[in-house]
Amino acid sequence: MKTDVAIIGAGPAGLLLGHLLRAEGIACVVLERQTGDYVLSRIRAGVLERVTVGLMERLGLDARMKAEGLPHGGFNLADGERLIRIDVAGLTGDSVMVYGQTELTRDLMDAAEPRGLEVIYEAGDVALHAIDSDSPYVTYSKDGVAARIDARIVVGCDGFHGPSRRAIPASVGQVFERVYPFGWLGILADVPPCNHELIYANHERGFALASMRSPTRSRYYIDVPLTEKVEDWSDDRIWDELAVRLGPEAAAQITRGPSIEKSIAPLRSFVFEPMRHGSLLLCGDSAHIVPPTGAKGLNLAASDVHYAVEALVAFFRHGDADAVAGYSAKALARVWKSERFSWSLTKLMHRFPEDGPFERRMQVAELDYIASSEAAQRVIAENYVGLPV
Ligand code: RFL
Ligand code: PHB
Repeated sequence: MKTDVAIIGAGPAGLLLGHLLRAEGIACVVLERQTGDYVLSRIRAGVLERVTVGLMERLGLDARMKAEGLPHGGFNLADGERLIRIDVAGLTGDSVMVYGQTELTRDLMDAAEPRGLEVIYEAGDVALHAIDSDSPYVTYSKDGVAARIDARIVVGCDGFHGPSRRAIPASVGQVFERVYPFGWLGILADVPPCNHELIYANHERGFALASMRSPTRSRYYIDVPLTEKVEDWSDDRIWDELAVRLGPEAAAQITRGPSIEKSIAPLRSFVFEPMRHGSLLLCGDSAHIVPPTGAKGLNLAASDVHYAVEALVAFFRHGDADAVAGYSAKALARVWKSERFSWSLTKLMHRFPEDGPFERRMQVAELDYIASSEAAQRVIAENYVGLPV
Protein backbone atom coordinates (compact mmCIF):
# COMPACT_ATOMS: atom_id res chain seq x y z
CA MET A 1 0.00 0.00 0.00
CA LYS A 2 1.16 3.57 -0.72
CA THR A 3 0.15 6.72 1.15
CA ASP A 4 1.46 10.18 2.06
CA VAL A 5 1.57 9.76 5.84
CA ALA A 6 1.71 6.51 7.82
CA ILE A 7 0.48 7.12 11.37
CA ILE A 8 1.38 4.60 14.07
CA GLY A 9 -1.07 4.44 16.98
CA ALA A 10 -4.81 5.19 17.16
CA GLY A 11 -4.89 6.91 20.55
CA PRO A 12 -6.06 10.53 20.67
CA ALA A 13 -2.90 11.82 18.92
CA GLY A 14 -3.08 9.37 16.00
CA LEU A 15 -6.83 9.75 15.44
CA LEU A 16 -6.77 13.55 15.69
CA LEU A 17 -3.87 13.71 13.25
CA GLY A 18 -5.49 11.27 10.83
CA HIS A 19 -8.77 13.23 10.72
CA LEU A 20 -7.03 16.59 10.34
CA LEU A 21 -4.82 15.35 7.48
CA ARG A 22 -7.84 13.82 5.71
CA ALA A 23 -9.67 17.13 6.08
CA GLU A 24 -6.67 18.83 4.41
CA GLY A 25 -6.73 16.30 1.56
CA ILE A 26 -3.52 14.53 2.62
CA ALA A 27 -3.67 10.74 2.29
CA CYS A 28 -2.90 8.75 5.43
CA VAL A 29 -3.37 5.38 7.11
CA VAL A 30 -3.44 4.71 10.87
CA LEU A 31 -2.00 1.46 12.27
CA GLU A 32 -3.09 0.36 15.76
CA ARG A 33 -1.84 -2.66 17.67
CA GLN A 34 -4.97 -3.11 19.82
CA THR A 35 -8.68 -3.49 19.06
CA GLY A 36 -10.85 -0.37 19.13
CA ASP A 37 -12.65 -1.69 22.23
CA TYR A 38 -9.35 -2.06 24.06
CA VAL A 39 -8.34 1.51 23.22
CA LEU A 40 -11.69 2.72 24.59
CA SER A 41 -11.34 0.70 27.79
CA ARG A 42 -8.34 2.74 28.97
CA ILE A 43 -9.53 5.31 31.52
CA ARG A 44 -7.18 8.25 31.33
CA ALA A 45 -7.39 12.03 31.05
CA GLY A 46 -10.44 14.09 31.87
CA VAL A 47 -9.64 17.78 31.37
CA LEU A 48 -9.34 19.36 27.90
CA GLU A 49 -7.64 22.66 27.12
CA ARG A 50 -8.71 25.11 24.44
CA VAL A 51 -6.22 23.65 21.94
CA THR A 52 -7.84 20.20 22.21
CA VAL A 53 -11.39 21.54 22.12
CA GLY A 54 -10.35 23.73 19.16
CA LEU A 55 -9.14 20.77 17.10
CA MET A 56 -12.45 18.94 17.68
CA GLU A 57 -14.29 22.12 16.61
CA ARG A 58 -12.14 22.40 13.48
CA LEU A 59 -13.12 18.83 12.60
CA GLY A 60 -16.80 19.50 13.31
CA LEU A 61 -16.70 16.68 15.87
CA ASP A 62 -17.51 18.81 18.89
CA ALA A 63 -21.31 18.32 19.09
CA ARG A 64 -21.33 15.63 21.79
CA MET A 65 -18.50 17.31 23.69
CA LYS A 66 -20.47 20.59 23.70
CA ALA A 67 -23.65 18.78 24.81
CA GLU A 68 -22.20 16.47 27.46
CA GLY A 69 -18.88 18.08 28.47
CA LEU A 70 -18.69 20.32 31.51
CA PRO A 71 -16.97 23.71 31.02
CA HIS A 72 -15.04 24.57 34.18
CA GLY A 73 -14.08 28.16 34.94
CA GLY A 74 -12.05 27.27 38.01
CA PHE A 75 -10.51 24.61 40.24
CA ASN A 76 -9.29 24.32 43.81
CA LEU A 77 -6.07 23.65 45.66
CA ALA A 78 -6.56 22.32 49.20
CA ASP A 79 -4.10 22.17 52.07
CA GLY A 80 -6.03 19.76 54.27
CA GLU A 81 -8.21 22.44 55.79
CA ARG A 82 -9.24 25.12 53.33
CA LEU A 83 -9.99 25.30 49.63
CA ILE A 84 -8.05 27.86 47.58
CA ARG A 85 -10.12 28.57 44.48
CA ILE A 86 -8.25 29.45 41.28
CA ASP A 87 -10.67 31.56 39.24
CA VAL A 88 -9.44 30.42 35.85
CA ALA A 89 -12.19 32.19 33.88
CA GLY A 90 -11.84 35.46 35.80
CA LEU A 91 -8.04 35.47 35.50
CA THR A 92 -7.66 34.29 31.90
CA GLY A 93 -11.06 34.81 30.22
CA ASP A 94 -10.98 31.15 29.23
CA SER A 95 -12.05 27.81 30.68
CA VAL A 96 -11.25 24.10 30.41
CA MET A 97 -13.66 21.35 29.37
CA VAL A 98 -14.22 18.27 31.51
CA TYR A 99 -14.77 15.51 28.94
CA GLY A 100 -13.12 12.10 29.23
CA GLN A 101 -10.37 10.92 26.91
CA THR A 102 -12.51 7.83 26.31
CA GLU A 103 -15.36 9.98 24.97
CA LEU A 104 -13.08 12.11 22.78
CA THR A 105 -11.48 8.94 21.37
CA ARG A 106 -14.93 7.42 20.76
CA ASP A 107 -16.04 10.52 18.82
CA LEU A 108 -12.90 10.32 16.65
CA MET A 109 -13.27 6.57 16.18
CA ASP A 110 -16.96 6.73 15.23
CA ALA A 111 -16.22 9.41 12.62
CA ALA A 112 -13.37 7.46 10.98
CA GLU A 113 -15.35 5.26 8.63
CA PRO A 114 -17.90 7.89 7.51
CA ARG A 115 -15.04 10.27 6.73
CA GLY A 116 -12.91 7.70 4.95
CA LEU A 117 -10.11 7.64 7.52
CA GLU A 118 -8.52 4.20 7.30
CA VAL A 119 -7.59 2.74 10.68
CA ILE A 120 -6.14 -0.76 10.72
CA TYR A 121 -6.69 -2.29 14.17
CA GLU A 122 -4.87 -5.35 15.52
CA ALA A 123 -1.78 -4.58 13.41
CA GLY A 124 1.03 -6.73 14.86
CA ASP A 125 4.82 -6.44 14.69
CA VAL A 126 4.75 -2.82 13.48
CA ALA A 127 8.28 -1.78 12.46
CA LEU A 128 9.66 1.41 10.89
CA HIS A 129 12.21 1.34 8.08
CA ALA A 130 14.36 3.82 6.13
CA ILE A 131 13.28 6.82 8.22
CA ASP A 132 16.58 8.50 7.27
CA SER A 133 15.44 8.55 3.65
CA ASP A 134 12.68 10.26 1.62
CA SER A 135 10.92 6.94 1.18
CA PRO A 136 10.30 5.47 4.61
CA TYR A 137 8.04 2.44 5.02
CA VAL A 138 6.29 0.56 7.77
CA THR A 139 5.84 -3.21 7.97
CA TYR A 140 3.25 -5.03 10.05
CA SER A 141 1.20 -8.19 10.17
CA LYS A 142 -2.56 -8.47 10.04
CA ASP A 143 -4.38 -11.79 10.56
CA GLY A 144 -1.03 -13.54 10.18
CA VAL A 145 -0.27 -11.93 6.82
CA ALA A 146 2.75 -9.65 6.39
CA ALA A 147 2.00 -6.20 4.93
CA ARG A 148 3.86 -3.00 4.06
CA ILE A 149 2.93 0.68 3.77
CA ASP A 150 5.17 3.00 1.75
CA ALA A 151 4.86 6.64 2.77
CA ARG A 152 6.60 9.99 2.42
CA ILE A 153 6.34 10.76 6.15
CA VAL A 154 5.80 8.49 9.18
CA VAL A 155 4.30 9.95 12.36
CA GLY A 156 4.78 8.02 15.62
CA CYS A 157 1.67 8.46 17.79
CA ASP A 158 2.23 5.12 19.51
CA GLY A 159 2.57 6.22 23.11
CA PHE A 160 5.43 5.73 25.54
CA HIS A 161 5.97 2.02 24.80
CA GLY A 162 5.59 2.10 20.99
CA PRO A 163 8.33 1.38 18.44
CA SER A 164 8.58 4.85 16.82
CA ARG A 165 10.82 6.66 19.30
CA ARG A 166 13.09 3.61 19.44
CA ALA A 167 13.54 3.76 15.66
CA ILE A 168 15.58 6.96 16.09
CA PRO A 169 19.28 6.10 16.48
CA ALA A 170 20.47 6.50 20.09
CA SER A 171 23.35 8.65 18.81
CA VAL A 172 20.97 11.48 17.75
CA GLY A 173 18.47 11.28 20.63
CA GLN A 174 18.60 12.63 24.14
CA VAL A 175 16.37 11.58 27.04
CA PHE A 176 15.42 13.82 29.97
CA GLU A 177 13.66 11.93 32.72
CA ARG A 178 12.44 12.05 36.28
CA VAL A 179 10.66 9.07 37.82
CA TYR A 180 8.59 9.88 40.91
CA PRO A 181 8.60 7.64 43.99
CA PHE A 182 4.79 7.26 44.07
CA GLY A 183 1.86 6.47 41.82
CA TRP A 184 -1.76 7.60 41.59
CA LEU A 185 -4.40 5.12 42.66
CA GLY A 186 -7.50 6.06 40.64
CA ILE A 187 -11.10 5.10 41.21
CA LEU A 188 -14.08 5.65 38.90
CA ALA A 189 -17.57 5.42 40.40
CA ASP A 190 -21.11 6.21 39.35
CA VAL A 191 -21.76 8.70 42.13
CA PRO A 192 -22.18 12.49 41.97
CA PRO A 193 -18.90 14.45 42.40
CA CYS A 194 -18.22 15.91 45.87
CA ASN A 195 -17.67 19.37 44.40
CA HIS A 196 -18.69 21.10 41.17
CA GLU A 197 -15.03 21.87 40.41
CA LEU A 198 -11.83 19.81 40.74
CA ILE A 199 -9.93 19.74 44.04
CA TYR A 200 -6.19 18.98 44.24
CA ALA A 201 -5.30 18.40 47.91
CA ASN A 202 -2.00 18.21 49.75
CA HIS A 203 -2.73 16.70 53.17
CA GLU A 204 -0.39 15.37 55.89
CA ARG A 205 -1.36 11.88 54.74
CA GLY A 206 -0.67 12.59 51.08
CA PHE A 207 -2.14 13.85 47.83
CA ALA A 208 -5.77 13.52 46.71
CA LEU A 209 -7.67 14.69 43.64
CA ALA A 210 -11.43 14.93 43.27
CA SER A 211 -12.41 14.98 39.60
CA MET A 212 -15.38 13.89 37.54
CA ARG A 213 -16.59 12.69 34.17
CA SER A 214 -20.21 13.89 34.42
CA PRO A 215 -22.72 15.03 37.06
CA THR A 216 -23.24 11.35 37.94
CA ARG A 217 -19.74 9.89 37.48
CA SER A 218 -16.78 10.73 39.72
CA ARG A 219 -13.06 10.18 39.29
CA TYR A 220 -10.85 10.32 42.38
CA TYR A 221 -7.15 9.74 42.95
CA ILE A 222 -4.81 9.37 45.94
CA ASP A 223 -1.05 8.99 45.78
CA VAL A 224 0.42 5.73 47.06
CA PRO A 225 3.96 4.30 47.27
CA LEU A 226 4.90 2.34 44.15
CA THR A 227 5.12 -0.80 46.26
CA GLU A 228 1.33 -0.76 46.90
CA LYS A 229 -0.90 -3.33 45.20
CA VAL A 230 -4.32 -2.31 43.95
CA GLU A 231 -5.79 -5.51 45.51
CA ASP A 232 -4.88 -4.15 48.95
CA TRP A 233 -7.13 -1.13 48.43
CA SER A 234 -10.78 -1.99 49.01
CA ASP A 235 -13.28 0.64 47.90
CA ASP A 236 -13.99 1.47 51.57
CA ARG A 237 -10.31 2.02 52.29
CA ILE A 238 -10.04 4.44 49.36
CA TRP A 239 -13.20 6.36 50.32
CA ASP A 240 -11.92 6.65 53.92
CA GLU A 241 -8.58 7.98 52.74
CA LEU A 242 -10.20 10.45 50.32
CA ALA A 243 -12.46 11.78 53.08
CA VAL A 244 -9.42 12.59 55.23
CA ARG A 245 -7.13 13.97 52.52
CA LEU A 246 -9.67 16.19 50.74
CA GLY A 247 -10.45 18.02 53.97
CA PRO A 248 -13.66 18.41 55.97
CA GLU A 249 -15.55 20.67 53.53
CA ALA A 250 -15.25 18.24 50.61
CA ALA A 251 -15.50 15.13 52.80
CA ALA A 252 -18.97 16.16 53.93
CA GLN A 253 -20.11 16.08 50.30
CA ILE A 254 -18.57 12.75 49.22
CA THR A 255 -21.06 10.16 47.99
CA ARG A 256 -19.59 6.68 48.23
CA GLY A 257 -20.31 3.86 45.78
CA PRO A 258 -18.77 0.77 44.21
CA SER A 259 -15.77 1.37 41.94
CA ILE A 260 -16.20 0.56 38.26
CA GLU A 261 -12.46 0.95 37.60
CA LYS A 262 -9.47 0.97 39.93
CA SER A 263 -5.81 1.13 38.93
CA ILE A 264 -2.40 2.53 39.92
CA ALA A 265 -0.51 4.68 37.40
CA PRO A 266 3.18 5.49 37.96
CA LEU A 267 4.24 9.14 37.67
CA ARG A 268 7.01 10.21 35.33
CA SER A 269 8.40 13.29 33.62
CA PHE A 270 10.05 12.35 30.33
CA VAL A 271 11.13 14.22 27.20
CA PHE A 272 12.84 12.80 24.14
CA GLU A 273 14.65 15.24 21.87
CA PRO A 274 14.44 15.73 18.94
CA MET A 275 10.81 15.08 18.03
CA ARG A 276 11.74 14.62 14.36
CA HIS A 277 14.41 12.56 12.72
CA GLY A 278 14.56 12.31 8.92
CA SER A 279 11.07 11.45 7.69
CA LEU A 280 9.76 10.50 11.17
CA LEU A 281 7.83 12.88 13.44
CA LEU A 282 6.82 12.01 17.02
CA CYS A 283 3.56 13.26 18.59
CA GLY A 284 2.19 12.86 22.12
CA ASP A 285 3.29 10.26 24.66
CA SER A 286 5.71 8.69 22.16
CA ALA A 287 7.94 11.73 22.74
CA HIS A 288 7.04 12.92 26.24
CA ILE A 289 5.28 12.06 29.48
CA VAL A 290 4.10 14.43 32.22
CA PRO A 291 2.87 13.50 35.68
CA PRO A 292 -0.95 13.85 35.64
CA THR A 293 -0.97 16.77 38.13
CA GLY A 294 -2.19 19.61 35.91
CA ALA A 295 -3.89 17.36 33.32
CA LYS A 296 -1.44 18.14 30.52
CA GLY A 297 -0.73 14.74 28.88
CA LEU A 298 -3.57 14.55 26.39
CA ASN A 299 -3.48 18.29 25.75
CA LEU A 300 0.21 18.17 24.85
CA ALA A 301 -0.55 15.37 22.41
CA ALA A 302 -3.14 17.72 20.84
CA SER A 303 -0.72 20.66 20.58
CA ASP A 304 1.90 18.40 18.95
CA VAL A 305 -0.75 17.37 16.42
CA HIS A 306 -1.55 21.04 15.78
CA TYR A 307 2.12 21.75 14.92
CA ALA A 308 2.48 18.52 12.93
CA VAL A 309 -0.55 19.33 10.75
CA GLU A 310 0.78 22.84 10.13
CA ALA A 311 4.14 21.39 9.02
CA LEU A 312 2.66 18.60 6.90
CA VAL A 313 0.23 20.91 5.09
CA ALA A 314 3.14 23.26 4.25
CA PHE A 315 5.16 20.28 3.06
CA PHE A 316 2.58 18.44 0.95
CA ARG A 317 0.96 21.57 -0.46
CA HIS A 318 3.94 23.84 -0.98
CA GLY A 319 6.93 21.49 -0.81
CA ASP A 320 8.16 23.35 2.27
CA ALA A 321 10.68 20.90 3.78
CA ASP A 322 11.82 23.52 6.31
CA ALA A 323 8.39 23.34 7.96
CA VAL A 324 8.92 19.64 8.67
CA ALA A 325 12.49 20.30 9.84
CA GLY A 326 11.19 22.99 12.21
CA TYR A 327 8.47 20.82 13.79
CA SER A 328 10.60 19.53 16.64
CA ALA A 329 11.74 22.93 17.95
CA LYS A 330 8.21 24.37 17.74
CA ALA A 331 6.61 21.46 19.56
CA LEU A 332 9.34 21.18 22.19
CA ALA A 333 9.04 24.84 23.20
CA ARG A 334 5.49 24.16 24.38
CA VAL A 335 6.28 20.69 25.70
CA TRP A 336 8.92 22.01 28.09
CA LYS A 337 6.59 24.67 29.49
CA SER A 338 3.96 22.03 30.24
CA GLU A 339 6.63 19.76 31.70
CA ARG A 340 7.66 22.60 34.00
CA PHE A 341 4.11 23.30 35.15
CA SER A 342 3.27 19.62 35.74
CA TRP A 343 6.51 19.09 37.63
CA SER A 344 6.06 22.18 39.81
CA LEU A 345 2.42 21.34 40.66
CA THR A 346 3.50 17.76 41.45
CA LYS A 347 6.22 19.09 43.78
CA LEU A 348 3.81 21.48 45.47
CA MET A 349 1.05 18.93 46.05
CA HIS A 350 2.93 15.71 46.99
CA ARG A 351 5.11 14.54 49.89
CA PHE A 352 8.41 13.12 48.70
CA PRO A 353 10.15 10.49 50.87
CA GLU A 354 13.25 12.72 51.15
CA ASP A 355 11.20 15.74 52.31
CA GLY A 356 11.65 16.87 55.91
CA PRO A 357 9.98 19.58 58.01
CA PHE A 358 11.69 22.33 55.99
CA GLU A 359 10.24 21.17 52.67
CA ARG A 360 6.83 20.82 54.33
CA ARG A 361 7.02 24.43 55.55
CA MET A 362 7.97 25.51 52.02
CA GLN A 363 4.83 23.86 50.65
CA VAL A 364 2.64 25.42 53.33
CA ALA A 365 4.18 28.84 52.67
CA GLU A 366 3.69 28.51 48.92
CA LEU A 367 0.04 27.47 49.28
CA ASP A 368 -0.49 30.35 51.70
CA TYR A 369 1.13 32.75 49.22
CA ILE A 370 -1.07 31.45 46.40
CA ALA A 371 -4.15 31.90 48.60
CA SER A 372 -3.27 35.56 49.19
CA SER A 373 -1.82 36.65 45.83
CA GLU A 374 -3.79 37.27 42.67
CA ALA A 375 -0.50 37.36 40.73
CA ALA A 376 0.37 33.84 41.92
CA GLN A 377 -3.14 32.63 41.07
CA ARG A 378 -2.87 34.16 37.61
CA VAL A 379 0.36 32.25 36.90
CA ILE A 380 -1.34 28.98 37.85
CA ALA A 381 -4.56 29.80 35.95
CA GLU A 382 -2.69 30.74 32.76
CA ASN A 383 -0.79 27.46 32.77
CA TYR A 384 -3.76 25.32 33.79
CA VAL A 385 -6.02 26.66 31.05
CA GLY A 386 -3.22 25.98 28.54
CA LEU A 387 -0.57 28.16 26.94
CA PRO A 388 -1.27 29.38 23.40
CA VAL A 389 -0.08 27.29 20.44
P1 RFL B 1 -1.75 6.83 23.76
O1 RFL B 1 -3.08 7.21 24.25
O2 RFL B 1 -0.89 6.00 24.65
O3 RFL B 1 -1.96 6.09 22.39
C1 RFL B 1 -0.93 5.39 21.74
C2 RFL B 1 -1.56 4.33 20.87
O4 RFL B 1 -0.51 3.65 20.18
C3 RFL B 1 -0.79 2.28 20.22
N1 RFL B 1 0.45 1.51 20.05
C4 RFL B 1 0.77 0.87 18.91
N2 RFL B 1 0.16 0.81 17.72
C5 RFL B 1 0.75 0.05 16.76
N3 RFL B 1 1.90 -0.64 16.97
C6 RFL B 1 2.54 -0.60 18.15
N4 RFL B 1 3.64 -1.29 18.36
C7 RFL B 1 1.98 0.19 19.19
N5 RFL B 1 2.34 0.46 20.45
C8 RFL B 1 1.40 1.26 20.96
C9 RFL B 1 -1.42 2.05 21.57
O5 RFL B 1 -2.18 0.86 21.63
C10 RFL B 1 -2.30 3.29 21.68
O6 RFL B 1 -3.60 3.09 21.17
O7 RFL B 1 -0.85 8.10 23.36
P2 RFL B 1 -1.29 9.54 22.72
O8 RFL B 1 -2.23 9.35 21.58
O9 RFL B 1 -0.02 10.26 22.56
O10 RFL B 1 -2.17 10.23 23.84
C11 RFL B 1 -1.57 10.65 25.04
C12 RFL B 1 -2.56 10.47 26.18
O11 RFL B 1 -3.17 9.20 26.12
C13 RFL B 1 -1.82 10.62 27.52
O12 RFL B 1 -0.94 11.73 27.49
C14 RFL B 1 -2.76 10.81 28.67
O13 RFL B 1 -3.75 9.84 28.76
C15 RFL B 1 -1.87 10.78 29.93
N6 RFL B 1 -2.64 10.47 31.08
C16 RFL B 1 -3.37 11.46 31.60
N7 RFL B 1 -3.33 12.71 31.03
C17 RFL B 1 -4.06 13.69 31.53
O14 RFL B 1 -4.02 14.80 30.97
N8 RFL B 1 -4.87 13.46 32.63
C18 RFL B 1 -4.95 12.21 33.22
O15 RFL B 1 -5.68 12.01 34.15
C19 RFL B 1 -4.18 11.16 32.72
N9 RFL B 1 -4.23 9.92 33.27
C20 RFL B 1 -2.65 9.17 31.63
C21 RFL B 1 -3.47 8.91 32.73
C22 RFL B 1 -1.86 8.13 31.08
C23 RFL B 1 -1.87 6.86 31.63
N10 RFL B 1 -0.99 5.85 31.04
C24 RFL B 1 -0.21 6.16 29.87
C25 RFL B 1 -0.71 4.59 31.55
C26 RFL B 1 -3.53 7.63 33.25
C27 RFL B 1 -2.74 6.59 32.71
C28 RFL B 1 -2.88 5.23 33.35
C1 PHB C 1 -9.07 13.11 35.68
O1 PHB C 1 -10.25 13.50 35.76
O2 PHB C 1 -8.80 11.93 35.39
C2 PHB C 1 -7.97 14.04 35.96
C3 PHB C 1 -8.24 15.40 36.13
C4 PHB C 1 -7.19 16.27 36.40
C5 PHB C 1 -5.91 15.80 36.49
C6 PHB C 1 -5.64 14.45 36.30
C7 PHB C 1 -6.67 13.58 36.05
O3 PHB C 1 -4.90 16.66 36.77
